[in-house]
Amino acid sequence: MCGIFAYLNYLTPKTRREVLEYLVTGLKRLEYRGYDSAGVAVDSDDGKGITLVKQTGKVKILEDAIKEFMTGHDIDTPISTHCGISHTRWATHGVPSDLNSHPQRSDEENSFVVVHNGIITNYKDVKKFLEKRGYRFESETDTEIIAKLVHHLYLQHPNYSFRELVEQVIQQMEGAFALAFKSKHFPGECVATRRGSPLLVGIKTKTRLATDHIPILYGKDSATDPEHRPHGAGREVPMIPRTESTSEFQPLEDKEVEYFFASDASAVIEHTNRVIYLEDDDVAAVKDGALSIHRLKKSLDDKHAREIITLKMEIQEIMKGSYEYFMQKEIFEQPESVINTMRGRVNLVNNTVTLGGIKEYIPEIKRCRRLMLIGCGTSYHSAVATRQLLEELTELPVMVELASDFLDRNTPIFRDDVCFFISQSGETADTLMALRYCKQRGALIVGITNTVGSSICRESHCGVHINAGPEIGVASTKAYTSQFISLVMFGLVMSEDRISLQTRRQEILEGLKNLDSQIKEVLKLDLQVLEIAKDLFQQKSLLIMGRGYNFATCMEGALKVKELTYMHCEGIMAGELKHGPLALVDDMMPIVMIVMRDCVYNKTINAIQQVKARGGQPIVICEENDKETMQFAHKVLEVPKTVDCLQGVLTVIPMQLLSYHIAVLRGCNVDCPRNLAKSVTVE
Ligand code: G6Q
Ligand code: GLU
Repeated sequence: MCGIFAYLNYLTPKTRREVLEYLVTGLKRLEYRGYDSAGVAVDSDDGKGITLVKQTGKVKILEDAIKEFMTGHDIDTPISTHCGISHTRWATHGVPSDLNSHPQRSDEENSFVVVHNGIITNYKDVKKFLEKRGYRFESETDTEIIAKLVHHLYLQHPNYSFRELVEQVIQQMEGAFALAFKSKHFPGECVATRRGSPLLVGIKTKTRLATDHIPILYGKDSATDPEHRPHGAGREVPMIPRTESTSEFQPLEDKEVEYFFASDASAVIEHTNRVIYLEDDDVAAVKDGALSIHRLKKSLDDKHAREIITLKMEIQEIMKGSYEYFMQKEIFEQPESVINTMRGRVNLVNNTVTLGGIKEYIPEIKRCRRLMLIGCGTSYHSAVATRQLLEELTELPVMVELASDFLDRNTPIFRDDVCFFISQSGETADTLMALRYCKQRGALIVGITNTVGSSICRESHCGVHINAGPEIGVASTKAYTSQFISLVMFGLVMSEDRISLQTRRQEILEGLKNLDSQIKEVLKLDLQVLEIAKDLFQQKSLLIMGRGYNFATCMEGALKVKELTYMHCEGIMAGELKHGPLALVDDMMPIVMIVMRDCVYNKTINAIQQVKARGGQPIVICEENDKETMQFAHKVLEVPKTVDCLQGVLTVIPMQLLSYHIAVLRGCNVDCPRNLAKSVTVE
């Protein structure tokens, strides 16, 4: 889910040294997106093949490897037309390694190479299909099937153009992708496409083009049959009709042109400010210096052309988009990150959930004595948030533990325990030590992480990658909601054959289906939250109260406020109010209360009345249009209603926004709060 950068120079001679420098600089501009490895592909010395350089780790390491490659190769001869592609990878399938880095290749000859951002959800079926036809896979990535499928199609249809081959390939792909292809059979050409992951084309010409619009070329839609996938009983890949390729766009004033394909404008802006943002299923091809954009189907809202936009932004602005901080960007990414967590796992047509990483262990998990969920900080809170649902759906005892405390207590662990270790980074020392402790005692170890190839991933018996994409802000936001959803999905898997739970499962699946649009609704509260932050930012203390499914939101909200704003903040279980915390309440104490219409509603209303009776003026997070609850509120934030056990995904977002705004108002460093690190590798 990280970065693509490709560069094509047409009749604008460049040496391979220059091309490689462009590629490395492009990747450096994309570094802020987070990644674990990087790679490039350029023409080989004789211009007849393709050279790959790939490295695990930082772009700097790749740069050093490229420098090493440069010695002993003729890289200073100018080449009039050339295409180079490059990539920063955030592993989703297969650990970060040189072999798993992109570009991925079709064969040992590097006939076709591809860089990919995203996840191909049906890659296993396509892989089987290709293995039957003799392809041997060298990486663990989902991406490798793309390089091999385009090669397979090329052998079957040698008269097809590069762009037509790619069109055939993407018809077989399910999931999310941005792709850029290069081939030794199509020198000086580049084909790029996207579905669900961003991609743009930058255009650099000496004189301004006569048009700002690239007309779209369409295929004949009627014959496209989406049912025909290669996994359909291993039949040959069905070919779709070829799109017409008349009236291709030509650079008008002069023939010399350079193209850049990139995940975002930060990588191209130093070369050109003229860009086209591709849309889902656009296939952009450069051949003989001409760019054309194709679509297989004409849809009603199509604009029939893609506009070349002139960017007026600085690099800094582009990197964070319209956002001031990475944390803010990550909060606003949640509609997409929750979808990425569910992608290829939740099937809303037949109401099934598949977690490939733990599938084989489900029978063993079902036989266990108890489930233990272990983590630190935010990751621990995701366990608190889902504990009740897991107890309900698995009918097993569920223990939730802070890793450090769990170790301090020398907690008894048995061979028939199943222990979940939840960690965004996968490297947190306390969580890792707890994992080793449980593993030694014979428990089954399940990792729930965002970082493929991390220590927790490697040392677990099985696991779930939450696929939230890299999280750069130290305060965890999108990882929390994705951990939450991963644990909910686990509950759904465990209850698949329980007849008595089918209605419940159905309502949760419905809830998951609408979650992204509901998150978008919650994000619209941003300005309202800012106003509340303006009231609160000079306070010394803040209490956040709730119970049941929303207690975790109180703890997570309080953690966010503490770490970002350095203000004292406490998450209080509303049921405990009269056992102590009520003494804190008076007309001066700022209080946030989460009051949802779930099974603890009446009890939460009691709590709010107790607070009001002491002069408290609660800011209430409640369901939309809940007038009855609003009458108790000093200020209200209304969030859409979802099923009770998912409500916490929606109620935590106003708290993320509130802590963010208070931090900005107090002049704190949002992305790197004092004394904290993103990955805590010490006990
Ligand atoms: C919160 C922090 C922090 C984090 C823990 C555990 O905003 O990011 O509480 O959740 O340090 O980290 P891991 O999830 O990486 O194990
Ligand atoms: N799914 C691909 C992989 O794991 C691409 C990951 C990315 O977007 O960087 O290699």
